[in-house]
Amino acid sequence: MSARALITGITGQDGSYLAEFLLSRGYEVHGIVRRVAVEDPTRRLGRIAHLIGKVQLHAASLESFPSLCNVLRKVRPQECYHLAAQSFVSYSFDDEFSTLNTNVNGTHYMLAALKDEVPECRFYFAGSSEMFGKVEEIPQTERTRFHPRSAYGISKVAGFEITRNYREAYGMHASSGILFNHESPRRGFEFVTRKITYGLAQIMAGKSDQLRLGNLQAKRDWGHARDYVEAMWLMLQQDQADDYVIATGETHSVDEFVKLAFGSVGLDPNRYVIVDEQLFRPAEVNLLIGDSARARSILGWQARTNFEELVREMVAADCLSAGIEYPFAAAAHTH
Ligand code: NAP
Ligand code: F7E
Repeated sequence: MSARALITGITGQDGSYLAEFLLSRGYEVHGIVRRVAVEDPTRRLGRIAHLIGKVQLHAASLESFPSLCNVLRKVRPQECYHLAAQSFVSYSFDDEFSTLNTNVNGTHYMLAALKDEVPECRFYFAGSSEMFGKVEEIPQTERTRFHPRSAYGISKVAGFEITRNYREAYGMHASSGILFNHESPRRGFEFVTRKITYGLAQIMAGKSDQLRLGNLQAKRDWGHARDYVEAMWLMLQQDQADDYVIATGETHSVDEFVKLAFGSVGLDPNRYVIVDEQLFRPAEVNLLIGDSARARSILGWQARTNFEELVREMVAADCLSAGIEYPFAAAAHTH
């Protein structure tokens, strides 16, 4: 009999890659989605359109404990990956309340529902490098003290602590991944990497002549989402639940991403990129770089996609969607 996994946030970037990965390993995959997604699948299930019929979707709300209990009672998963969250840091400055409600209470409800309905189910919590915030050491490890700089970061610290407490107090197999930024052609359009590659493709297609960005000096440790979902799965295959930093160990500035993306199609970013102070954050996380030595030695995990491959894959995908062949003869381009 195949193992059953339940994913919250299955419609997101990571959820879609994780669902593919689990299906490829023979899992029966279930996902929790919002009711509106079931009513409007064309718009809301885009990232998993190719998986419809292969995954089983259940409408429930992260704000409703009974609705989560109902799904758990029906599915009885062996593994639960809790990925659903308000994940856009910038937005968390505009609306701290909904970010904290969704991310903190959503995690608490999921764990409490699991404890009541299927306490033996293994649980994964999507922690984040944003928990390190104003970093207290470089690189950051599982032992680095948290210093979050946004409601989003705070919500993830709270989720992390709730997860740890369910592990220690109730003996549940509950683990947190402290994942550094991971991107892909399925990244949401508002995140800086996708904003750059999509914006670039629009420029290439002649539909736009500028790209407005915020802090180009911010540095991130960027990996590929496809690699990172494997780490989530590996955590739940361990005898002991624990917390792991998942990162590439390399850091690059937004500026470097811009230069590599524009350079890959032969364009000079200085002609298109405008720095807009309105897009700076009230509190910035300036330098993130993770040390995933523990994940390497215990989980046998390491990032497979390097920075340049990631940038090229994202640029190529957005160019393709805009009807532009990539790579093309840079010298022949007349922009
Ligand atoms: P994403 O693409 O933004 O996906 C977020 C998912 O959460 C979507 O399926 C979304 O559903 C769901 N969701 C959001 N608000 C919800 C609500 N109120 N009720 C129910 N579902 C809700 O995020 P991602 O990049 O895949 O990230 C997955 C998880 O990892 C998140 O928890 C994120 O915070 C965390 N994380 C991400 C990164 C990264 O670099 N990507 C790094 C560290 C941690 P809809 O489609 O219905 O909106
Ligand atoms: O910003 C700078 C911005 O929004 C990256 C989420 O997945 O990773 C993600 O959070 C950096 C920041 O991602 C623009 O100031 C400059 O320093 O792509 P981002 P994020 O905030 O790092 C963590 C690990 C998560 O957990 C989150 O869920 O880029 N930046 N100019 C910009 N950022 C955006 N969005 N837009 C700009 O125009």
